[in-house]
Amino acid sequence: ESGIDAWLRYAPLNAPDATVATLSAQAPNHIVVLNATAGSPIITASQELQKAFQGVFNKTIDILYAADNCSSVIGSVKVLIVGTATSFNRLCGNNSSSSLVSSSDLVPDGYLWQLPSHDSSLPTLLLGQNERGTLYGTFSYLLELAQGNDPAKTASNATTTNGHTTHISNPAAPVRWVNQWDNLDGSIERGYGGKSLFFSGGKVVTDLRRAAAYARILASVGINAVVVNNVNADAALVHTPANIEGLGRIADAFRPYGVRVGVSLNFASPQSVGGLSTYDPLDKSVVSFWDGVTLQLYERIPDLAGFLVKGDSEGQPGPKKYGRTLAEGANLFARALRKHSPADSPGILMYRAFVYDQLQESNWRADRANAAVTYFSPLDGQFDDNVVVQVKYGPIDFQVREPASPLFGHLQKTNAAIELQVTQEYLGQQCHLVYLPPLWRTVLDFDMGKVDGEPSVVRDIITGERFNRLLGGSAGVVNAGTSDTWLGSHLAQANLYAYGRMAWDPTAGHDDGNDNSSTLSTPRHIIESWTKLTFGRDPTLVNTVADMALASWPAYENYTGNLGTQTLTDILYTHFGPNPASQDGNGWGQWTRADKNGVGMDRTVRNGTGFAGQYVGKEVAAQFESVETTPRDLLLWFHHVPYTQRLPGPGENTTVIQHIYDAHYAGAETAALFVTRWAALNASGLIDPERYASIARQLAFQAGHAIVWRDAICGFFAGLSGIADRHDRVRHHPWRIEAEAMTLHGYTKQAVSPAITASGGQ
Ligand code: BDP
Repeated sequence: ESGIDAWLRYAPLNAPDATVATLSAQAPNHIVVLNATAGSPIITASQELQKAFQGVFNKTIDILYAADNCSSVIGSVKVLIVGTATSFNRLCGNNSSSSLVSSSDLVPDGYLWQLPSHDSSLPTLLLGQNERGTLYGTFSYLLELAQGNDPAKTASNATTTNGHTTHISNPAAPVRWVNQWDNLDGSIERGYGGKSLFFSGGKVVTDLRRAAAYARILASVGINAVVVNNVNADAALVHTPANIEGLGRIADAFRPYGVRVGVSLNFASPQSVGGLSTYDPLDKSVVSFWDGVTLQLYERIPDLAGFLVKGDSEGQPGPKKYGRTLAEGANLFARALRKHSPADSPGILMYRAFVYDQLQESNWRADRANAAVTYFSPLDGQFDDNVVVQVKYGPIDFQVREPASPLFGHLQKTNAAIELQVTQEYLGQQCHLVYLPPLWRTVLDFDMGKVDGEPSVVRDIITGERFNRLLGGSAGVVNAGTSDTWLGSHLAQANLYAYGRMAWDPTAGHDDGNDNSSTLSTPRHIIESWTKLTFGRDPTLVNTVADMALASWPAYENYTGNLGTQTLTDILYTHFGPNPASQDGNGWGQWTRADKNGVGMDRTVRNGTGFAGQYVGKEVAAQFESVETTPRDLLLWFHHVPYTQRLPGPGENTTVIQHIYDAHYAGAETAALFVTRWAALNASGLIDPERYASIARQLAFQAGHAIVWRDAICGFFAGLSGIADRHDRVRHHPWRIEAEAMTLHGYTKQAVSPAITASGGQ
């Protein structure tokens, strides 16, 4: 149990109940593959079926191939058919034992299951709108079986007629991508799971088996493309024939899983490696340079997904240098893609909205949070149809709590995707358990306010539904690496699983207050299903992991940065561990405005940076404008208040400073509980020793680091404000064992930085 199979272990179902017994008895005798060529995702689907029935039910099932018709197999009992709906209707639809399926409700990548009732001799059908859809339908079917669920019962929108149940699932959006920040030298920027799966020493690696295994995991939750190289793109990458060939090999490794390759480009390449004197996006030679690169890529990778560009940000070159707009910059690549990609599936240009200039904006009146709307709002309507603007979920940078980026409300004539971060850059870097879907939900469910009298909820904007856009979706920064755990921690895999689920259905995990409506929409469902697949079905085990996961983001928020301050981490480079003093006066424009009288950044229109006014809905802007109506967990994001300020909202009559102390103690206490809850699983033998030990180590580290966080932040604010903790805890550092109180052999004292992370600075 190294973690390498993630949630695709297909483990035997121990302690079988009646459902499992029936599912096992109903396992097919044959898998029939319709009309598939070698390497097709349909073949992959049939192999996964075989593997899963072997693993879960210990049944060996043969695979039959039906290229012309399926009359020879369809009449025999217990057949499972995989293929596209179109092939099924052509090859099997007129057979006496089956009838045509209606595929008119399917969109590309969507699928249907047709499941016979247990006493029927009809075949089981797993049919996709396209080949990828067939694989997605197969995986989601198998993931139900592997949990011991009857797919016919768990399907959310199933209809039952004539002896079978039909379930249809369509992705909410076409863009369900992963971004890897892999450098060509094999390192991964903000990656915590080892070295790159793709690159080493400036080249694409020879052995791409792990790349293929990654594609398998991604496909199992509906991801359809990976941008394989860092957004801070190495200009040389796409220009050497050897690397284009290498990217082609990655695409070949991905293709059986329906995952396509995308490439990050560097704006200045025409000049830095193309020998031109300019990279002006309107210059003819620059246009033909990118044409040439795009053509070469499509020659080797006919199904290239597209490009990703970070321009004019954090030192990256972009169109502003030539006085061109960001739209002119984006359209340059979009047109090259359109010209060389198949007309029915044009390559997509993902253009990042993460555009800011930290040096220009570092004078104290400016606010980096204002950058995206300032740059992009005036350009709405000027982007080509195959451009998608990729917007980080919040206006700053993957913080533990941010209001949703107001830019979503401004992109009404532009395709938009949300950028989420699975790699826990600011959120404990995989050394802390932080289960992210509850955070993502706050953003996806955020209403930008009324536009033409209608609400504008982020999840409906990114699917294209709200403003009638054809393209849209999600991009998740994952940064998986060569570690057997992929991400550097077993528990962090739940975030990747959830990311796929939520990209497929941005309402997944949304609590509609009605737990009976569908098992898929209860808030705990994603983590519970992940736990069953990853560790096992024992209810104590499932409850423990789910409880810990759901408590983890609030705990991390409590011990790092509560009330809407950002994660009070080291901002200068590591983004790990407490360093609240680095949060002000730095060149990155990530500020908390903590001083001796108060804390928080005034972003009101009346007195502050004006950010609150960027929300398109006037009612939303007005809500954030006043201390009384700003939700408590965003108070310090929008307002600078005295430490003695009473908190707004009902139910808590406490001051801001006391809340800071209390929250940090509460958060660290929750982290300590994770250790004991996890240990109880071992005591009852509910988990394998390898993963038990690895996770126990991680949780023990987290509990200790949470105390370091607690004491550093509380000490910082106690010193700054001069206001004591009402419960007098801060001076005493409870639960902490100081190194200087021990007898040390072989150690010498060192000053630590920042000093507040150790008592006495040592
Ligand atoms: C920041 C990361 C940096 C990335 C940047 C980005 O610290 O490594 O390059 O975001 O998203 O959060 O481009």
